[in-house]
Amino acid sequence: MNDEWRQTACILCTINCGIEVKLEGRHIARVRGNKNHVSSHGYACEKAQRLDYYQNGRDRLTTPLRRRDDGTFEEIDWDTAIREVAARLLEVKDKFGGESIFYYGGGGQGNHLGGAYGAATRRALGSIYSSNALAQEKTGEFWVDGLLCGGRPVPDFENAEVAVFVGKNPWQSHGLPRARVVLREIANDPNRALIVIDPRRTETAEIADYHLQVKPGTDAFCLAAILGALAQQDLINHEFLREHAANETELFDALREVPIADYATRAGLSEDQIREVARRIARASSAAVLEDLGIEQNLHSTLNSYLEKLLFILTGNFGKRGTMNLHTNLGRLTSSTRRSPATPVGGHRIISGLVPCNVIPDEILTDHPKRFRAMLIESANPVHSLADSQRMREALDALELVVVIDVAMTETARLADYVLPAASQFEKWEATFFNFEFPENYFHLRAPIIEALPGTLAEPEIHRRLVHEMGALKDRDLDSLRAAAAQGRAAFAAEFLQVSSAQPAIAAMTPIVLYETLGPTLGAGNEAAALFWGLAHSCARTYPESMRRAGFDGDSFQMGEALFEQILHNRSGVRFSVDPYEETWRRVSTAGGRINLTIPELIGELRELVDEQPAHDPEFPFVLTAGDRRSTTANTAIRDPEWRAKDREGALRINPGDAASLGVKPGSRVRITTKRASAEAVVEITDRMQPGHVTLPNGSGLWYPDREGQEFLHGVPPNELTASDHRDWIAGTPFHKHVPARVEAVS
Ligand SMILES: Nc1nc2c(c(=O)[nH]1)N[C@H]1C(S)=C(S)[C@@H](COP(=O)(O)OP(=O)(O)OC[C@H]3O[C@@H](n4cnc5c(=O)[nH]c(N)nc54)[C@H](O)[C@@H]3O)O[C@H]1N2
Ligand SMILES: Nc1nc2c(c(=O)[nH]1)N[C@H]1C(S)=C(S)[C@@H](COP(=O)(O)OP(=O)(O)OC[C@H]3O[C@@H](n4cnc5c(=O)[nH]c(N)nc54)[C@H](O)[C@@H]3O)O[C@H]1N2
Ligand code: SF4
Ligand SMILES: [Mo]
Repeated sequence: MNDEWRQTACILCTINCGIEVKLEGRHIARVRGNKNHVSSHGYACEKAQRLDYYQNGRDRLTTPLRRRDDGTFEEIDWDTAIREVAARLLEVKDKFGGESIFYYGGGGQGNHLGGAYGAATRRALGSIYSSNALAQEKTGEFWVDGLLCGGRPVPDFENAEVAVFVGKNPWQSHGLPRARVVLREIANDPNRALIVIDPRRTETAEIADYHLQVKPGTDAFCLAAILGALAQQDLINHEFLREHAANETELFDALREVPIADYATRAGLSEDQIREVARRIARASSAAVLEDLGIEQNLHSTLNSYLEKLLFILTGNFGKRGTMNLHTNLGRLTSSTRRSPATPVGGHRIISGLVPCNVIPDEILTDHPKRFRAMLIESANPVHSLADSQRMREALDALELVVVIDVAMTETARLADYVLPAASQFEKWEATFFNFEFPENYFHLRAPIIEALPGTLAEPEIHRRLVHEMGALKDRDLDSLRAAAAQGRAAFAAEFLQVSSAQPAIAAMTPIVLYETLGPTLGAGNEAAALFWGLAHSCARTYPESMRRAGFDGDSFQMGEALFEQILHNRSGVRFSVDPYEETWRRVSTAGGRINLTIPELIGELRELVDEQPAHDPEFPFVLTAGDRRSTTANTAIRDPEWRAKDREGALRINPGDAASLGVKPGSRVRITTKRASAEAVVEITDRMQPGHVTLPNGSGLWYPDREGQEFLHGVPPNELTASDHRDWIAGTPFHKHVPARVEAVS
C-alpha cells in the first residue's frame, strides 16, 4: 500500500463529502472522511468505503467501440473514433440541422466537467436541445421557485428550530452536509423539532418528533390542509407578508376554502395531526423545509412544490437565520447556449433549459420533420434511469446516430453506435457544480489521484478533439492567446477579453480555448482546470462583497486570481462566499423584490383537489414506489452487485399484513406487474411500509459480468415498470413514486 493519504471526494451522492484515500496500485484501499474539508469536516457515510467498486468495475471501458451491423461492437482506435463521430454528427447537422442533435447528461453525482466542456461541442454543432436527470425531478420546483422569488431557496438546517422534510429521507439520501449528525442534533434537542412527511416509517421518520405518515400520493391534500390550517387559524406571519410579498388575494381565497378535516382524512391523517404540525411550524422562531423525490416524482408534482414553499413563506421563514435563503453560484456554464421555450415536436415546456425527460421518446418516435435525429449522451444511463425503458430503447433505435461517453458498459452504451471510454473521476480533474450552501458557500476541485486507465480519455480532451475535428476551432485562432498566456495572467486576461468580444465564434468555444491556451501554463495534465479561471473571475465580478466576506481582497481581477489559485491548489475545497442573511433579499428578482404568492395555474389545480377521487384500479391494488434510496444504492454509479454487503438483489419491501395475505415469507419471490411490464423480485417484509405500498430500490437491475465474463441481470430495473405518459402536466416530471401495481406470490 502506498502510505500517503490523498484528498478527493466521494462521488456517490450530491453531497460529495471530502475524503482521503490510500491506494494499493490502482485500487482505493482505504477511505476516511477528510477533517479539513470545507463543508463535510470529516463526515462520510458507509458508502464511501466501497468506492473501489466504481473505480475498478469489471465492465470499465478501455477502448472506443463502433457498432457493427449485426449489433456487436468492434474496437477502434481514438483517431478513428474521433474522425468518424465528428463526421457522423456533422452529417446529421447538414441533413437535419444542428437542433436535431439532442444532448443528454453531462454529469452525475460527482462530475460535471464533461458537461461544461461538452457545451463547446454542442455549440460547434448548433445543438440547442438538451436534458439531464434534473428534468425528471427538480424542474417543477425550479419553475415554482422562478415564479415565487426568481431564485432557489436553500434550507439552513444547522440553525433551524424546526426542520421539515417532505418526501425526502435524508438519513439515507443525504441532500444536506453531514446529514446524520445534523438530524440527530435536531431530534435530540427538546427545543427543536423534526417533521417528516413520508408514507414509510423511514430512518428519518423514526427519529422525528412528528411523522405525518401520508397515504402514498396524497401530499397535495396533506400540504393544502396544513396551509389551510395556517390560513384559517390565523397562524400567518402577516407582518412578513406585508413587507415582502405580493398577490396574496387569490391564494388566501383558495386556502380559506380548504376543508381541513376532509383533506386530512384523504391523506390518511387526523385533523389534529395536521393542526399540530401547522402550529409547530408557525410558532417556531425559525423553520427550514426540504422537498425531494417523494413529492416531485409523484401525483401533483409541481403543485406539491408550490405548496411546500408556501409552508415557509406564509410563516415568514425566508431571508433569515435558520430559514430559507438564496445562495451564490460559482458559475453557470451552459446558460449562454441558445435556448428554446418549448420542445420542437410536442411543444412541451422547457424549464431551466431542460427538455422534460418523459417526453424524449415522443420527440423521437414520430415522423414530425423537427424530431430529434441523433443523441450525444454523456455520463448518464437514460435507458435505465428514465421512465419507460422499453420506449427509450425504441427511441434510441430510431435515431440516425447515438454516441455515448461513459466509464462503463451501461444499458445505454449497449445501444450506441459509438462508445467513447472516459477516465474515471479519480483519474482526472473533476468537480460538481452542486455548490448550493448558505450563508457560506464552497467549491471543491479534485485533482487526479490515479493514472488514467490506458485507452481512456478525460471528457475535456474528448471534446477538444471533437471540436477541432469538426473544424470549429483552428490552431492559429489560439496563437495570440497562447502568447499572452506565456506573459502572465494579466496579459492573458486582456487578450482573452479582446478575442472574446471580437470573435464570437471563438468565444463560443471558451472552455476549449482556455484548456488549450491557459491550460498548458498550469502544468502537463492539468489543462482541464483552466476552465475555473473563467469561472473564478465571473464569480468575483458577480459577488465581490460575498467574496470579500470570505477573506478575498483587492480589486475584482485580484480576487478572481486569488480564487482561481485557491481552487487549483486547495485539495480540501474552498470557501468562496459568505453572506449575511439579509443578502437573500437582494437576490429576490421577482417584481418589486417581493415574493409573488399566486401562481394561477397551480391555484386552479389546488381548487380542483376538492373533486378528486382517489384512483383505485382493482387490477392494480398496490402503489409501487419504483426506486427509493437505500444504504446500498448510488444511482448506477456502481454496477457490481457485490458492492452491497446486504440487499444484493434489491428487495421489494412490503408490509407484514400484505405479505400474509399474499402468503409470502421473508426471502420469497413475488411477481410485480404494472400496466407496462412484469418483473420478479425477492421480498423483504417490514412494518416500515404501510399496507398497500411497496418499494423497489433505485439503481438496481444492472447487467454485470461475472468473473468468467458472463453477463447477468441483478435485481429489478425499476423503469421497465414505469410509463412515460405518467407525468406532471406542467413540468412533465414522472410519477416514479406512484406506480399502480399488482403483486403475486411466485410458487
Ligand atoms: N444512498 C443513496 N443516496 C442518494 C442517491 C442514491 O442513489 N443512493 N441518489 C441521490 C439523488 S440523485 C437524489 S435525487 C436524492 C433523492 O433523495 P430522496 O428524495 O430522499 O430519495 P428517495 O428515497 O427516492 O425518496 C424519498 C422518499 O420519498 C418517499 N415517498 C414515496 N412516496 C411518497 C409520497 O407519496 N409522499 C411522500 N411525502 N413521500 C413519498 C419514499 O418513501 C422515500 O422515503 O438522493 C441522492 N442520494
Ligand atoms: N424509477 C426511477 N427512476 C429514476 C429515479 C427514481 O427514483 N426512480 N431517480 C432518478 C434520479 S433522481 C436520477 S438523478 C437519475 C440518475 O440517473 P442518470 O442520470 O442516468 O445517472 P447515473 O445512474 O448516476 O449514471 C451516471 C452514469 O455516469 C457514468 N459515469 C460515472 N463516472 C463518469 C465519468 O467520470 N465520466 C463519464 N462520462 N461517465 C461517468 C456511470 O457509469 C453511469 O453510467 O435516475 C432517475 N431515475
Ligand atoms: S454517499 Fe454521499 S454522504 Fe455518503 S460519503 Fe458519499 S458523498 Fe458523503
Ligand atoms: Mo437525482
